[in-house]
Amino acid sequence: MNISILGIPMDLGAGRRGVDMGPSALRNARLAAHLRDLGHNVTDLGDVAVPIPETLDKHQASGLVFLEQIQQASRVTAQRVAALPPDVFPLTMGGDHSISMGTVTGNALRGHPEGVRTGVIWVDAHTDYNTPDTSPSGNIHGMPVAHLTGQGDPVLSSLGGSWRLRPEDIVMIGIRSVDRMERDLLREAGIQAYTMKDVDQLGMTRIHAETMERLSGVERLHVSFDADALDPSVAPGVGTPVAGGLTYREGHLLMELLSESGRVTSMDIVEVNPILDTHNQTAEVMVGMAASLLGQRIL
Ligand code: DIR
Ligand code: MN
Ligand code: MN
Ligand code: MN
Repeated sequence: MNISILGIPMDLGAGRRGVDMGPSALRNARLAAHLRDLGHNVTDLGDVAVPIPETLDKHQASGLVFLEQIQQASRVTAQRVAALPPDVFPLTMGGDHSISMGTVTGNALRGHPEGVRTGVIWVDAHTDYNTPDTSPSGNIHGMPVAHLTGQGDPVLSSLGGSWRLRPEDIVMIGIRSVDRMERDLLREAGIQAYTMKDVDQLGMTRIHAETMERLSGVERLHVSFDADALDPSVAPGVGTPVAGGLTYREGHLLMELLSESGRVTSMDIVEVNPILDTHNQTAEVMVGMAASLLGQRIL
């Protein structure tokens, strides 16, 4: 397979510094070499330009933190991804999770200016479904799913023109931290969210099967993997760790089953924070997750 790696060193959407170094940490963990070992043709496209927060004025007229810069970086990200040929597998690296507004939109628009029906598997401790009105923090990394479905800031919610991600085409896995109003919105929208209780109770095999059934009608399938979905003992280098996450094997099993399905067409790796990590453990674990999604087998 042809894989294109693209970094978005963005930490303007998060509350803490450091995730802008995620792409470097993942390259240092030999992401491209691992994927080449699996037989893929890998091209590293470098990074999208994102401004450094220390050079900016934090709060703008809208009250959302770094809104204008995130709008601009999201537009560029969506354009860069949309320009890739439909037969390429884009592997996009954050950065905080606000990058996924651009990556998911760009993937939906590849080869189709109007956008095609795209399913999203959101692997995360958080649902990232706040709107500017419900967000307790004002941090845009807590809002990408709401924007992808057409809510919130008018620029961020229309990056793909009239294309929208449909709530029924979203499945979240690993959830264990949801804000109060965010939870109400999520329920209203009918988004399928598998909490850690569901992971414990049903197991990853059944969750994977139900996910594939639910997303059987989509043309493209994007996996957005927030490193904080994993338990902090496995992935300590994240800005907002939450206890009780996916084990190392639960993460790999999900990626292995998705790989076997042959249906995934793009992936994000987000929220790797080398400043908060022990050595480069979290980037190394996430390279392993990407490898499993892209064909690594135990035997
Ligand atoms: C929280 C935290 N729900 C917020 N979100 C995080 O700020 O909206 N997302 N950490 O990754
Ligand atoms: Mn997230
Ligand atoms: Mn998260
Ligand atoms: Mn986040």
